[in-house]
Amino acid sequence: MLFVEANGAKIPAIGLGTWELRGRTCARIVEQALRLGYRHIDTAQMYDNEREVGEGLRAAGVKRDQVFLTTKVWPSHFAPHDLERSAKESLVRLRLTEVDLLLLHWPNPQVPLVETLGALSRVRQQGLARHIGVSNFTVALIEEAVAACPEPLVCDQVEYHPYLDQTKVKEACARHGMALVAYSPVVRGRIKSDRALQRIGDRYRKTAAQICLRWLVQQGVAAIPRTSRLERLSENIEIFDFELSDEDMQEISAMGSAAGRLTDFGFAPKWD
Ligand code: 1BO
Repeated sequence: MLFVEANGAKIPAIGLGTWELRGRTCARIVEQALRLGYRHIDTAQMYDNEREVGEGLRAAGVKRDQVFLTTKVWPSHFAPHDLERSAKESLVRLRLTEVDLLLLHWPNPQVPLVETLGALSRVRQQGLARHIGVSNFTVALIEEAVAACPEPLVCDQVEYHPYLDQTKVKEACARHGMALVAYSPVVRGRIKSDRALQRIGDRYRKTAAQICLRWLVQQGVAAIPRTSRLERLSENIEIFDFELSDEDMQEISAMGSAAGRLTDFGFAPKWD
């Protein structure tokens, strides 16, 4: 399993996203993913599945130090005392003593970023998280966060796939030694019927989803595809035995635009 290195963190390049996975399905798919060789599991307080993610981790029997576990604090808990309490509650639900990466899930303009980042950094210093980062931050917010945070942030987790151009966010992350972690990397399953990616895939004997994930990883991006189907779990990690040509990389990169965003809630920042 390839890693993406960022400000001292080694993030496995392919992980399992768990947004909208619940209950037994969530615990079972986390366990199966770990048994198949996944070493990166992504959850969040807001997903309401941290308990089940923890169950899946224990059921798989993989050593704790072999798994990179990410969770996220919801913006309603960004006031400093609240953030620390919220992080501790996540650990109780996961039945862990620390997570590998703790992210601010979405920006919250109601709380000064410098205060939230100070609290996030103190949570890390207390040993509750090995690394800290952000999610759904625009370029302007990345710049503000890097200037305000007392210590390095390791990533910005954002929606990224062939239909959404994220060049500017990727460049901002690179400027600050941060990784871009891509959620919805296979466009919630829609990429599998993409004719251009299927055509490229035929030449490599890979599916359109595998071409898409390989395109992300080959750029140095970490991806967290979500699935509740066992056969897709295997498909999504079988991408380390081939390399896309420069021409294929460029063709896929040219598909992206600003219009391809799937996740755009009313509370989202104005994307730049
Ligand atoms: C509201 C959750 C989006 C993905 O983390």
